[in-house]
Amino acid sequence: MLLNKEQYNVAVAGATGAVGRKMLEILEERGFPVGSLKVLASARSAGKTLTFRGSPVTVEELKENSFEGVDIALFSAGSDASRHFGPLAVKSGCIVIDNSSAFRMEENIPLVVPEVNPETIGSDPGIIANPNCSTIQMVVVLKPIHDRFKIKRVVVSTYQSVSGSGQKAIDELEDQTKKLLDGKAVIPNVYPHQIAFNCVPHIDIFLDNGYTKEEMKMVNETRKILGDPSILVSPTTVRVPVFYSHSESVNVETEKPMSAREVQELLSNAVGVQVVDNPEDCEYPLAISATDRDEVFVGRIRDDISCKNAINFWVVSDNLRKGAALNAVQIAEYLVQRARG
Ligand code: 25A
Ligand code: L14
Repeated sequence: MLLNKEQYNVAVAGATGAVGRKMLEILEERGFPVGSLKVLASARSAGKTLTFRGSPVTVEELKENSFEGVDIALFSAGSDASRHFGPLAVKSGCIVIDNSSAFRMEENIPLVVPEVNPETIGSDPGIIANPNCSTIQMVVVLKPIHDRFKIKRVVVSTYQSVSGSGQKAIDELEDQTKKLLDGKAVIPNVYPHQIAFNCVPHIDIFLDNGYTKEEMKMVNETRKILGDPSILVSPTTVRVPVFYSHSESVNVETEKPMSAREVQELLSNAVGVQVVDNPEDCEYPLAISATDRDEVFVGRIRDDISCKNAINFWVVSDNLRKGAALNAVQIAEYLVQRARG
């Protein structure tokens, strides 16, 4: 349980990664009450320095005893590291907020988007899971629609940026783009195919049902976060040559009668959402405008001309911020607020 304290001892595991670095940036930017800070990564990065509040912080190797005296640990070091070190951190008295997919679907572990279901965090949570990036930005928009009109079915196609796969993928898109424009050949490394000037309908591994693991995360995590296993989700996840922010085309069918106009109004009052929907002025959400912003942007809200009680919209958000680091820090802020009464 988190105590009521002036300041908290914080650790970031996987601090050198694309998400970990963003966590440090956001803790600083939002003035999170950090007393001491430990930045942890693999042995490869130990001894390197990162910057926090203008001062250098030396990266330490993530080890079993890394969490002594730590109150809150933010993990983004991949599932294997989370599975091994997460429970050890809890044992040493930490609350763990975990970005990996390791614990998300475990029954007794809350899967939290603060705008949607913070009440699922019990009084002594141990590990709290941070959802998948594509799922977070979608459920922030689905929640008010579900509360008002009860969602039956969601059909979603994603257009996911390379930063979701970490810094090495960001470097790969840059490198391939330069080489191809120079007429040189490229050899794919992070992805199974060239990503520059291409779209690849394959994120994470393929499962026996023909869907990818990323797609099934969207199905299962959406139901868990919205607390309704009856919601049907039909996903296709696609990697596109964009550096930051994920875009999604979403079709929603509801039980109760619903119109695009009503949804537009509903969403313009929703927490964490910004409606950008003036097509006549070429205004709609874009990856390049959502990057470095906290909000989930939604536009192109329109009635489905093929189906009753259904709408289409386009939703975009910064996957490293709301999709990962910001959402994790918001969970930590919620815990602090709760501890302080
Ligand atoms: O298993 P999963 O759940 O599917 O997750 C797989 C990967 O997805 C990312 C994350 O990659 C994760 O490893 N990820 C996780 N949650 C995510 C989410 N919600 C998510 N992506 C999107 N949304 P990542 O690249 O962001 O972070 C990897 C970090 O994990 C550290 N690490 C790996 N194994 C570890 C470990 N730490 C401790 N113990 C282990 N066993 C890894 O550390 C990294 O911090 P590292 O030392 O291997 O660092 C890699 C080097 O990469 C360079 N670098 C990274 N980012 C930048 C960078 N350089 C410049 N700028 C950058 N922004 C550095 O040289 C760094 O040292
Ligand atoms: O489960 O874009 O959070 O490759 C980790 C890999 C999110 C997507 C997760 C990617 C995913 C990410």
